[in-house]
Amino acid sequence: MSSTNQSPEFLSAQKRYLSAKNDEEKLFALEEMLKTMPKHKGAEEMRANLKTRFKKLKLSMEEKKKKKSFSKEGIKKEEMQAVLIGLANSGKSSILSCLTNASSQIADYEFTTRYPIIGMLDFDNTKIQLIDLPAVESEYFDQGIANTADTLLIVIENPSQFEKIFPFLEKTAGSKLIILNKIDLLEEKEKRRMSAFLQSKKYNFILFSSKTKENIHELKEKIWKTFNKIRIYTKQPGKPADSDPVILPEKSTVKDIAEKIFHGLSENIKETKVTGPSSKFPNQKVSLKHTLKDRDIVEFCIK
Ligand SMILES: Nc1nc2c(ncn2[C@@H]2O[C@H](COP(=O)(O)OP(=O)(O)O)[C@@H](O)[C@H]2O)c(=O)[nH]1
Ligand SMILES: [Mg+2]
Repeated sequence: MSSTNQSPEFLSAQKRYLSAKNDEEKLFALEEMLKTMPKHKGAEEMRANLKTRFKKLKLSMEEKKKKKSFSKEGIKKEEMQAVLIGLANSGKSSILSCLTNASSQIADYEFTTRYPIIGMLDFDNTKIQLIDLPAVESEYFDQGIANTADTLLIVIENPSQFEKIFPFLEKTAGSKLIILNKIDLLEEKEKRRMSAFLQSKKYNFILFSSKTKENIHELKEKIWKTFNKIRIYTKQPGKPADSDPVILPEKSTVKDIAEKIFHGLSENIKETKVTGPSSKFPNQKVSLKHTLKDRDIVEFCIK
């Protein structure tokens, strides 16, 4: 950049641009340079050049900001979190749209998902956080989120893809469910062959199509089961049971749920009645040690 015929304001802005320590300083200096540069025709090329530089920098700053806000720190982990993991084009984003109200970009070309996209899967009034991760082969794939997720939903179009995903599962701690997607494109014979293979490996899997949505209820049920939780409906005497369940780990007791909802005041309970899979008959009186099962209704009488 020639420094002849430039105003002192421009030269000082240029100096600040060249010594800028970060993007913000750079952007600010570039803006100053554009404002203070000569207006005459001979400087047109230089103006265009500075403008391009300004735009590029601004764009890259926005991208960085976006990436940061979607990074692991930016995602508040809910009680039940599942991530969709797989190769590009296997249908992860389509599955997210099928199961939640979130929409992720769906496209025929590779690597469309550049940031984790979050959706909520509502299963019988329980909320499951679903995250659509960029494909494993993409530079935007986030191993950290995969490692800490409670559940990994491994999306494949055929069993041979599993091998390519396997290395990314090494440090993961969550339960695994394989979703064999796009079964609308398969012949019955192929479906049977693939099922038999996955079965022989003792994998937890399901056949699915995000296009026809066949098996969608089974898929939701299977996802819920990976968390090893139970839904307990609480009830006040004389009133219907609450429609929002309390979520607890499997094998929780009456004491566990009492502690959770009464914040440690379980000694105030006079009597507990249970109706459901863990009771021998409706309204069975049970002690605090009674072990609950999924879908039990629990009624507390307080002293
Ligand atoms: N036939 C069929 N196509 C699907 C199915 N699921 C996704 N697709 C298509 O596969 C392509 C990639 O899907 P996308 O959800 O973007 O995959 P992602 O890269 O894993 O997120 C798109 O053209 C989708 O329409 C399915 O179940 N059946
Ligand atoms: Mg995608």
